[in-house]
Amino acid sequence: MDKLATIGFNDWFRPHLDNEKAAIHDLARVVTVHKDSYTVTKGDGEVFAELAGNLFYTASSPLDLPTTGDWVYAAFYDDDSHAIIHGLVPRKTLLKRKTAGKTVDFQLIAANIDVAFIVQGVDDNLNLRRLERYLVMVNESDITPVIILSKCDLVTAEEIAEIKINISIIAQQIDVLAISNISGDNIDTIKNSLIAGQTYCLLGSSGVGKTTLLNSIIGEEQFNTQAVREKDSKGRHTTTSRELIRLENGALLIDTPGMRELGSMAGDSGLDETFSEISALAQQCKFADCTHKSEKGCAILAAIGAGKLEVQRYDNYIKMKKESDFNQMSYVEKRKKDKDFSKMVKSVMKSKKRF
Ligand SMILES: Nc1nc2c(ncn2[C@@H]2O[C@H](COP(=O)(O)OP(=O)(O)OP(=O)(O)O)[C@@H](O)[C@H]2O)c(=O)[nH]1
Ligand SMILES: [Mg+2]
Ligand SMILES: [Zn+2]
Repeated sequence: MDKLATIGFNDWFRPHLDNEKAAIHDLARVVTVHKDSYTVTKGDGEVFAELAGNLFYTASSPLDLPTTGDWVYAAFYDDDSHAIIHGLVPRKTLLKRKTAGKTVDFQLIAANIDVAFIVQGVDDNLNLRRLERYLVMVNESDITPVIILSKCDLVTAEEIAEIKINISIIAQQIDVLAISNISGDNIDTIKNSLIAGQTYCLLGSSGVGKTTLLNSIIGEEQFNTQAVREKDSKGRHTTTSRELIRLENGALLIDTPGMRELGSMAGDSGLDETFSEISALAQQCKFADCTHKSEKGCAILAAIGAGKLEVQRYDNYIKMKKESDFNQMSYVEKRKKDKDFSKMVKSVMKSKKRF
């Protein structure tokens, strides 16, 4: 098991192993996902891998397929020059996002992450509503979020202090670290916080400096970065794949491509944690099934009225709650909703024809 520990294997996984599979296959970790293949590692080099046919054909959703950071059972061939993946080890954590569109499919971002660095630029990029979305995604799974304010060389110390105060209102218990890849501010703080065997990931919009930060941590320009567009300071989606990297001190890190839009994730747990003050208020609403929209005795609306809760934060909460409720409906419920809708459309069309 020693070599596996160097790529993040730990006691959490042991009781989750399938003994039969573990007896006939090797354990390996997914380094990166290609279109129809994978790169995996057992701790000594990278190996080209493909899915076993039955794993592919029995997968009923993207959740059943390996993603970067996953532990898999694999058979290795020809001096470990290629491998076939036969199964997934249960995930300790999973970062996923809802894919665009109404159907509820997920795109997996990375598995078995311990700490997520949510990177936001202090220039044009800073957006508290977006930060909330990232926090919900991370809090959904048992991942520790750390907020990284990047490009601090572009603003004054006073501005950073103000940004930190604004963030502390929406994210009380979360570490916030202001860094600059140019002046080197706090790069060592991040480096020193990285623990061998733990898996980290970099999240955030395109152009905020995730890959530059990775290069700063490594101490050389190993990975490609690209200047943001002058016009609107938007990134150019320079990083296009997720790759597990082992750092010098033994920590593991996954850089991710900036996400264009961040759909809301799955359940309520991430929402409750991210909007904890709103969840606490909801407990005090007069009606247990309060929708917090118009009811008398709604503690949330009362807090807004008293100036204790920001309207924008409330709006974002309601919006994400709606998405979350939809995501939590079962497949059958969703189908029914779709059917009801198409029935409705048909009957409307029919009634139109009559006139
Ligand atoms: N002023 C300033 N610019 C930075 C800093 N860090 C990164 N940049 C610049 O920001 C631009 C984008 O950096 P990247 O590291 O490619 O951004 P990214 O987040 O990896 O973007 P994607 O890969 O597209 O998701 C580059 O031109 C960097 O030089 C910083 O601390 N200060
Ligand atoms: Mg990048
Ligand atoms: Zn209420």
